[in-house]
Amino acid sequence: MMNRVGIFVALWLMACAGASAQTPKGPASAPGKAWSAGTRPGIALTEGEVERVDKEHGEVVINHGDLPNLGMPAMTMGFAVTDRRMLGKLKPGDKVRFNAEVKKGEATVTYIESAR
Ligand SMILES: [Cu+2]
Repeated sequence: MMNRVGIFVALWLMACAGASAQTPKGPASAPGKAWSAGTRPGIALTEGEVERVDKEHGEVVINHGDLPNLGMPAMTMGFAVTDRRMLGKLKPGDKVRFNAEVKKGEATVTYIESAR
């Protein structure tokens, strides 16, 4: 039973990897163009909208959808970031897709990309 589930997950991850390989990679910060920052995880990304960017404290507030890997329902909350340079790309109202993990006890954005 466990083996069957394991194989299913492996196939699903391969499908995801194939889909992401087709994502065009444009210049990182060209205005109006897609961009991404951080390390893309091997799991589905979560949709969100940026509410606030706090460069001084290295925090971004995101109105986010379900984050299954954190066991979190949709809500608006602040996240730390793995790299503060991510914040330079973000502004309130931006639609994004991202991944978050708990690092040093804090919900932290490890990957984020524009959803336009
Ligand atoms: Cu949350």
